[in-house]
Amino acid sequence: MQSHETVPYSLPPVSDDEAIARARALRDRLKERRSCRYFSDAPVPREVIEAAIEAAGSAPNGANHQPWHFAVVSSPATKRAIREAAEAEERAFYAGKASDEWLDALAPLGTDDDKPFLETAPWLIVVFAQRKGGIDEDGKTQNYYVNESVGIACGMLIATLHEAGCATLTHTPSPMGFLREICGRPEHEKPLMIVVVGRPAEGATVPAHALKKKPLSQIASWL
Ligand code: IYR
Repeated sequence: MQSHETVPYSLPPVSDDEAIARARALRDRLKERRSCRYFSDAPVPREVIEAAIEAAGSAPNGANHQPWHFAVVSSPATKRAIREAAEAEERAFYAGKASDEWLDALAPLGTDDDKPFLETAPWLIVVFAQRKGGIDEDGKTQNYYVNESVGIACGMLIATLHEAGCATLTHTPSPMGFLREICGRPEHEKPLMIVVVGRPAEGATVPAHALKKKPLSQIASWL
């Protein structure tokens, strides 16, 4: 085996009771998160976005290649360009590209091809998955477990934004190759999602369907 350097690792001790209390407290915070589709134009400090991206950048990932890029959009002109391109894709999706089964599945969410939040929200974080690049981002080195790595990073990004009091929406226009062009990203990067970030609009609602969560007994088995 190739020799490798190590550094010590430990965590502060925590009693069982404290561990349970902390896990439940964070669970309760995270369970308050909703996918928000009605954003106000109230600003959110850039520092919040920076900290959340740094949190995302600490995610476990394949071979520590950190195969992600976060293109942060606040310029009204760029947000408009993204909205226009996304809505064009969504019109095709809702007007026939999507199967009836898919549209039926979306009906309880009430989504449609109108995406004003792409212009209203102060920040759009366009998440790219780097198929190649390695830790030095050379554009050539193979990356591993790219979707898994970037998916985990997105979870940590959203959790941090939620903790900062932000509303978020993971938006996935399909196909979304146009995001590479608008954000000026290279061919070996695949746009994965837009994380819309802001504050909920006054009077914002979420679909009641979103509150139906599978219970622990259904989502876990113990062997
Ligand atoms: N991208 C479309 C459709 C859509 C698909 C799924 I799966 C959702 O959970 C929500 C929406 C849209 O954004 O409307």
